[in-house]
Parts: sequence; structure tokens; C-alpha cells
Amino acid sequence: MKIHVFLTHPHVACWNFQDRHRDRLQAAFPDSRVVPFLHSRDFLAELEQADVAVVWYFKREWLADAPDLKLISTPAAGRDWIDLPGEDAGGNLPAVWHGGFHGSMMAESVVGAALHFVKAFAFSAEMQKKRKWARIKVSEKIESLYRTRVTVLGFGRIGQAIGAAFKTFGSCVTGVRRTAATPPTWFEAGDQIATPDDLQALLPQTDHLVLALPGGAETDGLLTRELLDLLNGSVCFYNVGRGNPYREEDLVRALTHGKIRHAYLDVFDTEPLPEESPLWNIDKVLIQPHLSAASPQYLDLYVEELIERLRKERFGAAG
Ligand code: OXD
Repeated sequence: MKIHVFLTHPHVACWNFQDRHRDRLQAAFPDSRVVPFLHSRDFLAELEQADVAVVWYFKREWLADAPDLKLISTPAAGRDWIDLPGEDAGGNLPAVWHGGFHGSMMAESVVGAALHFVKAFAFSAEMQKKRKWARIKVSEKIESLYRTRVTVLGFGRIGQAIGAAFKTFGSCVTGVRRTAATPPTWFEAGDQIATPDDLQALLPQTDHLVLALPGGAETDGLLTRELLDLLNGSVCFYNVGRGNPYREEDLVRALTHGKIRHAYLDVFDTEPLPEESPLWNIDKVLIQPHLSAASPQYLDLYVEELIERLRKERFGAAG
């Protein structure tokens, strides 16, 4: 089996494939050849020989140069960057695997932001800069996640990992998803799975609203202006999925009309977030440039997952 790896990220160093990742993958499949590429031109020049392509993105026109390709594997969770023709186009398309290991890292980011908000760390830092021992003022702002009501929109692997992390602080979790699912083992009395039709009833009761939704037509505009208007003003809002479920102007309106108390935004409809976006200037907004899953261990976790899956599905059994 020839595994060609082209995992070079233009901006984020921890998303670059390193020698240790190659060594781990090679050691797991000694009869195979793991070949890393740094540049797309070199990757494309040898794609003809690849059985497996490990990539951040793939363009459909590359298929013409990949007669033996059986699998495209990407660490990304989102479906956005592997562009293949639809099945109705016919032909033998390679299988596509997306990473499923992001949950714990993204949960750290969301719960980290939640703690940042409820423990009033930004205000403490402000007081510190002024050398003020502001015990009364700071204490008035400190809250807890205990018994707060958390609603997670998008309750797949990532959403469930985020819900589980809130659970460890004693929150009550509602996971919203379109299709039925077995409740996670960590659910307790009061936790539930709901559907988007329940949002009208859920949103006014929600203390922490987390969006962990995939992009695409099914989630486009899901959070309408009317739904945002139902938020209770003390809610903390988090988006680590995609920017498409609401219009930015509706979110800005909800923020400036006092519907949302704090927001942690990691993803945006237009990325990079344009300099003229009003979101930059809203104090209660904490902006991160699409990094909620960043971690030095990111590709180690991916490689372990890939090895396990290649073994389980007997890819490369013939070497
Ligand atoms: C992903 C992402 O899909 O970073 O992995 O958004």
C-alpha cells in the first residue's frame, strides 16, 4: 500500500505532518510505503502511484491522475475541503474518511471560554492592570457552571464531547440534532436530546448556547433572527462549527440589543473575518481565528485514529 501524505498547512504549525507522524504510520504498516510531500506540485506529480492520499484538501480534477486511489483521508472534521463528484457521476470514487478525534480539544476551547466568562477573568485582568484589589466588584461578577442549562446545537461526536465536558461541572445538557440518537452514557436525569423544532422552547431557558454544527444547506440560516430574539440576555454563546447558521448582522443585533451576554466565536461565514466586521469592536465578543481544535497533539491523535481505522477496515492487508 502506498500512502501519500500531503499535510502542509499554510498558517498553523501544529497541522503540519512531521517526521514523528511519518515514523509512527510507517511502523504500523511496515510493508507499506509512507511518502510525505511538502508541496502540492510534488504530491500531484506522484499521485498516480498512491493507494491512499492523506490530505487537507483534494480537488476533483486530481482524480484523473489517481487511477489506483482507494482512499482519501483528511484530519479535518468538516466536509468542506474534499471535493469529489457526486455518486451519480458514476465511476469508482475513492472512499473518504474524516477525522473524528477533535471533540476533546474543542471541548477544552468551549469550556475554557465558558470559565473565562463565568469566572470574570477578563474583569480581574482589567483590575490587575489598574493595581486594584477590587474584591467587591470582582466577586459580584463571579458565577459557576454548576446547574446551568447548556444547549448544544449539533450533537454528534464533537457536540457530545462538549456536552460531556460541561457535565463534569454539573451543568444540565440538552443536545439538539435532527436525527434520533442513543443518549450518551454520561446523561443524567434532566439531560435530553431535542430537535431543531424544540428551539423556540429551549432558547429562552438556555444559559450556554453552543453551536457545533457542520456547514452546508441543512444548517444554513438555522438560527434565524426570530430565534436569536428568544435568547434571554444572560446567555453565553459559543460557535465552533461553521459561520453559516445565522447572518452576521443578526448576531451583531442580538449582541448589541442585549440578547447575548458573552460570545466566543471561532468560526465565521467569511474567513478571515474582514477587518470591517463590527464583531471586532464588540467588547463582549471573544474572537479566535478558527483554532478551537488546535493543539500540539492534533496530528498525533489523527495518526493514531488513522492507523486503527486502516487496520480495522483491512486497508493495505495485502501490503
Ligand atoms: C475542521 C475545522 O473541520 O477545522 O476540522 O473546521
